[in-house]
Amino acid sequence: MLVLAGCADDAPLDTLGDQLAGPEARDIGAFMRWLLWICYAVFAGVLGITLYSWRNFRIKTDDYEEGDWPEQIHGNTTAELAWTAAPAILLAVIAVFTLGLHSSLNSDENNAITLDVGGETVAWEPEIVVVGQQWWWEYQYHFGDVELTAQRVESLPTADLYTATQMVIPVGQEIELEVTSRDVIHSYWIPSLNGKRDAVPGRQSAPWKIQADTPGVFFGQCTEFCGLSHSRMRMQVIALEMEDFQLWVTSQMEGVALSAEDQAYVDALVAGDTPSPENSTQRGISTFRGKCASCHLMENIADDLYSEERVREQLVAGAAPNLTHFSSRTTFAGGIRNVWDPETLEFNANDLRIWLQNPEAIKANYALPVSDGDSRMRGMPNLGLSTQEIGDLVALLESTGEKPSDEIIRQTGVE
Ligand code: HEC
Ligand SMILES: [Cu+2]
Repeated sequence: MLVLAGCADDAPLDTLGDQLAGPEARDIGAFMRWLLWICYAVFAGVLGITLYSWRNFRIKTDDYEEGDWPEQIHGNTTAELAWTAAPAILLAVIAVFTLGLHSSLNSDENNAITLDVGGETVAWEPEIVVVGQQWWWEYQYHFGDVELTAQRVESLPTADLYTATQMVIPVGQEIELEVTSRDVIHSYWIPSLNGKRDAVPGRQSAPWKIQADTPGVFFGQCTEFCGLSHSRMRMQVIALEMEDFQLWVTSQMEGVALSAEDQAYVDALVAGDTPSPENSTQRGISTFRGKCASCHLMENIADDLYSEERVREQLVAGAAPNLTHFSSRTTFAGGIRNVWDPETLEFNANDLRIWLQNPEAIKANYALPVSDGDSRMRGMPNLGLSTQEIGDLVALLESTGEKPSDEIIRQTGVE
């Protein structure tokens, strides 16, 4: 039954089937197929010879006596040369094709895309930095002509855009991924779009390609055991038509949009005044600045309070998801919960409340301090929020981004 379960043709992480949706995945799929045929041939050959010998050279007569051996042979140069040379040649041929495929998957040539980034026209050679940490993925978009060769994530220049769990890409375009990690080894894999690439701390992978032929959602899962919540470290790629991608970039480049009164409230807080909050959003803003801004960035709400050093003092990985456009995503907490309900298409306030009440209820062995002498944590701690605070924060988070299309909400829905 276990083996048969692998034959499901609607399994989102299938590597065979018709689900391969980009040239890299198809190249790998085609290569794997003919490699499998060679394996079948070798297997059939070895098994055939074994069966043949077993059938023809076994003792067939009843009057066989002890010591009645057939002629014994020791050493046969021709046979030995043959069974050394044949596998060597076979492996050499496979190696040539493997290296060829590898170099095409790793080439760093791609066409620049013309994008409008904050009012400026930029030729972006599509490159996205993918950063793994326990237990979620961060994506950094650097739109200018920047050199992204730092070995450590912390030494990379500040990106134009940071997002979590869901990588948004334009269709029909080869995107180069720079895969790395902030803590332990993870592995990035979107089976229908490309192969696996390990995310190693202190190292940036060689360029790695991803491309989607059609708009849609493609699922992935961290594929290197990285701690107790490894299975809760998922990710999705969302491929959009070029115009939609441009709209996404434009909205992501902006901070949270607020009404005039709420904006005045934030401005007063930033200026150091202590106005009293007058509605749920304002209470949410005040709680966010007090209890969340030390780890999370939320532009236009609390960017004045955010500093990378401060995050590093509190978290082992030194990073928490950017919450500026939280509600423009469809999954959270490492892709295991829905931000928007795939059936009602409503904001999924329920799961968000559970998360804010006690993140550990959703991710195991979560926010424990590293050791007696080191109080840094691996995940989001239980902050002991009151029901009122949670309600206000949920309202604030719901208002943070452009709601994704119904189509995407339906396709990304997780169980
Ligand atoms: C000590 C640092 C820290 C503090 C303080 C903190 N968080 Fe978090 N938060 C994290 C980390 C780390 C994650 C990543 C969790 C994961 O997916 O494993 C996270 C994840 C989240 C997520 C899910 C985001 C996503 O896209 O997956 C939300 C929502 C969130 N936090 C809200 C809040 C709110 C609201 C507050 C304030 C009440 C807060 N956090 C305070 C560290 C923190
Ligand atoms: Cu992982």
